[in-house]
Amino acid sequence: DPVPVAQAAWLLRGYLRESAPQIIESVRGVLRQSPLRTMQVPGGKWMSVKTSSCGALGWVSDALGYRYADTDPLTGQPWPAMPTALQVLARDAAAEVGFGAFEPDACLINCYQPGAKMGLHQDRDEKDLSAPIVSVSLGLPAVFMFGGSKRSDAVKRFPLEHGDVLVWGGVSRMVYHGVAPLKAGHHPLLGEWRVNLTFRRAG
Ligand code: MD5
Ligand code: FE
Repeated sequence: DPVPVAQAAWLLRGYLRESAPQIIESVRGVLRQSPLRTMQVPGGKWMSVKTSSCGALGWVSDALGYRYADTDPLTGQPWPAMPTALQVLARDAAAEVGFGAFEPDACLINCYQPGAKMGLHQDRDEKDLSAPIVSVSLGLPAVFMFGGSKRSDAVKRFPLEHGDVLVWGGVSRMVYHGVAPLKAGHHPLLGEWRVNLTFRRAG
């Protein structure tokens, strides 16, 4: 059952414990077409996560800034289509907490190896802020951090494990959040990796 973790945010613990192998196969198919890469952020630093995308729009970053793009800059091709299994997963998870008809056009694939992290940030590049964000965790566990609408607000931490799904809607869409440095470990399906899928309505 969904557990509220913040205002307008819900955690579905173990939501894909059974479907995970099929979801991982779908992700591997995407990554054969648009491989993982590291991205540079404005200011010139490199992210520690490796990323790719599928769907009509992909999230890209370089020294100039962040944006959604309809072409993968690495391949020069459109991003791979979002596999049906991923579309269904995102739509069903959103519906579990009352968001009907969620049709994501972007799925960002963030891959963490031990030591990789994501600093506190807001996601503010999506056009339709009424759509939820669905975030799926696979592989190694991580500590998720979420604060408030100001960077200086207190930060809460909770563990995210293989198969967990978070749905962020309404006001929680704009809170500061991040991922603490991944601890070393081994996962039976994903080895040394944590994979996070973030589904959005970006365009
Ligand atoms: C991750 N990724 O685990 C997270 C999961 C990103 C990112 O943060 O931007 O790629 S997405 C969690 C999320 C998304 C949107 C809003 C909120 C959390 N939130 O309001 O806390 O790789
Ligand atoms: Fe984010």
